[in-house]
This record gives sequence, structure tokens and C-alpha cells, in this order.
Amino acid sequence: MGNIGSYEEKYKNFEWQLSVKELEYGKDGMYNLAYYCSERICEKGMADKTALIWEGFQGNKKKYTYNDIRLYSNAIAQFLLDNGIKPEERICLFMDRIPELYISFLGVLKMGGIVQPLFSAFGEEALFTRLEDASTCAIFTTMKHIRKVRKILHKLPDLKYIFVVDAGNKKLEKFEISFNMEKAQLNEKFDIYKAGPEFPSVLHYTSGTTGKPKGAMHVHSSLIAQHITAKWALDLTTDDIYWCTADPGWVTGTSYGIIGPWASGVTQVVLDSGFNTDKWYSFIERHKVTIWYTAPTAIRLLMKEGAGPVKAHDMSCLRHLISVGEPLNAEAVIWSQEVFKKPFHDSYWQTETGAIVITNFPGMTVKPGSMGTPFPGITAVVVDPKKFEPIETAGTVGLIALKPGWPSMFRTYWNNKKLYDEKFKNGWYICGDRASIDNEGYFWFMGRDDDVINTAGHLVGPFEIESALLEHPAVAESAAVGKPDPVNMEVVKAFIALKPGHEPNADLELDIMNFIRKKLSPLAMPQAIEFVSSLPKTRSGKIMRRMLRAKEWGEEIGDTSTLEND
Ligand code: 6R9
Repeated sequence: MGNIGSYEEKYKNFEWQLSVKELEYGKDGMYNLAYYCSERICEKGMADKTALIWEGFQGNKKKYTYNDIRLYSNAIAQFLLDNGIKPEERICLFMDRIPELYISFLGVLKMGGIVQPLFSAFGEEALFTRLEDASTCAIFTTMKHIRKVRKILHKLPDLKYIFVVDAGNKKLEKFEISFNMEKAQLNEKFDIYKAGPEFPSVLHYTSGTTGKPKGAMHVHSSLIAQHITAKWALDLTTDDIYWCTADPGWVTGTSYGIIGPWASGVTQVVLDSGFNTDKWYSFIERHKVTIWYTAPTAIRLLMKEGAGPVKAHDMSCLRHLISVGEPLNAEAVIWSQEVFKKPFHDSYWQTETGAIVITNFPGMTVKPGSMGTPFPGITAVVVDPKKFEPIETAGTVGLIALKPGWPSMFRTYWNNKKLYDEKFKNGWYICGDRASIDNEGYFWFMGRDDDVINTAGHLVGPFEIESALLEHPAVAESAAVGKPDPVNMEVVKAFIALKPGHEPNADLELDIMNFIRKKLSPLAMPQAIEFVSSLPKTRSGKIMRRMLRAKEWGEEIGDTSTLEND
């Protein structure tokens, strides 16, 4: 089982065209990726195959075949058209990991809409920023989250529809329309929008150091890369039971929680519930999960519980383990080899890259602590930070850079071509991470090259936290940085300078925390606050977050003149 055996052979002859041929991508002028995730699988004789097994947090279960997801996504697409929504309009998905989230993702794409998934734990401020930026016209949500939408609706003139998927008999307000997927009029033959390969598909927001979060715009032909990486890097085959633990509010949850697996005709399982060691192992055992894609924070949490809980379950079903989102420490790889009898394989990529670009392939010797080697078809190097030229000397740290042109590359930042252009230097796409390459071509991650905080695999921009803090009447200025944490790798720490007349004390700290809690998602919440009399700045007045960060990590601060461009 698996695609492992022939990997070396395939690597030698790789071209993206291989994926195009396998998918028959573009056949009869069809480039819409949603077609390849539902109709095509049915046409290939797998209509009755299970596409999704879902378990809710209360243990409730649902199961959908490929024919079900085909019909339901058709119904959603028709429903959107019936409401006058037009191709290229932005439709946000703001739901927990319920079946409607996964299926409406395809529904939006089938009518030519641009799908904008947002993490349901976002607070109203985080939601507002992203809906405003995208001029989103409709949002799918549930009664659990509708309160946040109602609060900001008056500030969003473009938001015309709120589709509530579980309203039942509950009273809805203006602009709110009840939509029950399973009771919707089924549509055997929906006329799927004839999107071209370069037609916009998914808009994922990601955080940077400065400014608001930016929307990475993807196109339908991203499928070419998502399909072949799902096959070769995740090793998905039609015999597998696959579990991706990521939420589709983040890119891993769409590229490899919807598109990759469904375009491969895989049965995937979803657990809509928070982390719990026993729950997770039982879930794997119960569904006989064969391929598991998760994140280092989860692995570290499992490690903390030791081998005991692993032994209490039958984990022999697992055949391939992959990790993403943060540095995968060597200890985690060694531990997984000990307890699961197989190592976690690292995979490196970004919202902007759309698909895995560097990975420890199945069948490859894993060097614990290394991310692996570039995916075939990807030219990845490290460049020096001044001239952006590839570094030839093994072991020298530089910026990870990719040669533009891979199929799933983002095509722009929404409404921000300037920022997009700034990501390219000397003909390379600069990822914003630092790494070195050893003499066998393996990449070793060093850290980010900006001030973005990676907490439990989620990128948090300091700007959003600092903006929320600044709205508090006592805060004069603030800086948010990552502070080491044994499980989450980093957590947010805020340094705050107060306005005259305010004294630092525990009551004020609590008041500030409560104030920002309403604005930020739980993961962006500072775990620590330190009051300072002033913040370190460059001569031009920029806050030197890196200096504060270095102190937290016990690192050499070094020559401060190089810390920020003055
Ligand atoms: C897919 C995803 C991207 C950033 C990326 C880097 C960090 C991702 C990693 C990793 C070390 C890995 N990152 N994979 N760091 N080792 N294997 O996570 O997308 O949310 O955009 O984050 O995450 O810093 O630049 P995104």
C-alpha cells in the first residue's frame, strides 16, 4: 500500500504535467477544482465511497459519500445563485468543523464564488477586519457564532446575506436567511461555473508584522500541486483513512483538509472537538486512521502524557505520520518512532505557497530536526538577506526562497499588489523564514525573519494585538512578541507602557486583559503582560520587537543597529 516504493523513480522524471495528466485536468474545458473533488470522483465509480466521517464534540456522528457531497455542494451552489450571488464575490465560511463547512467550501467554488474561510474562534474585531478588507457579500455561520456577526454587521455595507445553517425554528434578524443543507432541494446536474485555471478560488487571510492581515489569493489550478503533494508527500491512496487535524480556517485545513484528500478520492475523518489525548487516540483506533496530518504542538501535548496512553489503544492502523505549521523538534520525531514505530515526517509550507514545498518524503531517511528536501518541481534555496543570492556553502543560514511558478502559488494579496510585489527579490519569492541547507540538501529551520508570532502553529501578527491594546484608555504604547513555551513553542507576551496618571498593578492588568479578550481570538491573547516605562525604539521611532524577543529567549541581542532597518 502507499505510493512510497516508486518515489525515487517519480522524483527523477517529475513535472507538474504528471499531476495534470492524472487528474485529466482541463478535460472538456473543466478547471473548477470543486468538480475534481466531487463529480469526478463519482464519475470514476466511487459515488458510494465514503468521503467524510464526522464526529461532533458530543460524540454525534455523520457520514457522507462522494455522491452526497456532490449533491449537497450542488444544492449550496444553486442556493447562492438563487440569492443573486455572482461569480467572484467573496463568501465567508465562519463555522466550527461541521460537515456544512467542508461541503459549502465546494458549493461556493462550484458557482464561481471566492471562498473565504475564517477561523470560528475569531473575535468580532478579527472577523470585521477580514470581512471589511475582502468586501465580503455573504457569510455562512451557525447560531453559536451569529452574535459576533450581528455586532459588526452595521459597519459592513457590503455584507448582504447571513446564511444560518442550523437556525431551525429560531427567529432570525434582518439579512439573515436560514439554510438547512440536508433539507435543501437536491440538484442532480448543477451547471458548474466554467472557471479558467487562473480564476480566483480561495482567499485565506494570514498575518504579517505590520499592517492588517492580508488575503492570499489562490486560483483553481492550485489543485495541480495540492493533488500531487497529497499523493506523494502525504502518501494518500484511495485505500486510506485520513485525518487532518487542522481547522479549515487555516490553509492546512483547506489544501489538505478538503482539496487534496477529496481530489484523491480518500475517505477522511473529522473530529470537531478540542484536543484531548485519550479522545484523539480513541478516534484513531475507532476509525482505523492510516494517515495522520497534525502539528508539533499537538505532538508535544501527546508526548507529555507519555507512552502509557498510546499502549492503551491499538495504533497499528497508522502507516504514515506528517507534521506541519511549526518547527518539529527532533525529540518529537524520536518519540514518535518509539511509541508509534514510525517517525513524524515534517512538511514545510505557507498560506502563500498553497501546498507543501519542503518535506521529508515517505520512504526518505528522516533526519530528526530537519524539514527534509524540496518537493519535486519546487526550486528552493536559501539566499543572503542583502543581495538575495543563493548561498552555496552548506550549513550557512539564509532566507528560504522559492523560484516562482509552482501551480499553487498565491497570485496576489487581495487589494494589495504592492505588498505582494515586495515578497519577490532578485527573482525569488522570499518566504520570510530562515534556514540552512546541509550537504545532502536537507533544510534545517532556524526561525522566522519577521516579528510574526507562531503560537501552536497559528501565525499571529503583533499589529493586531498592539492595535487592540492601544484602544485601552491606559495604554500609551505596546509591543507583542513571542515568548518561549514548552508546548505551544511560543505564546504572546505584551510589553505595555502606560499613559501618565496610570499605575501598573494587577487590577489594571486584569482590566486590560478583559478589554482585549473581546477583540482577539483566544490564541492571540497575551499569556503575559509586562509593564515597562518605555519601549526600545530605532532612531526613526520603530519599536524594536526583536530586542524584546531576544531577551525573552535569552538570546544575544547583538548589534542593535542591525535589528531593524532604520
Ligand atoms: C501551512 C502553514 C506558515 C509559517 C511558515 C513558518 C511556519 C510552517 C513549518 C514551519 C517550521 C515547519 N512553518 N511549517 N516552521 N517547520 N515544518 O502553516 O501556513 O499558517 O501560513 O504558516 O509557519 O514560519 O512561514 P501558515
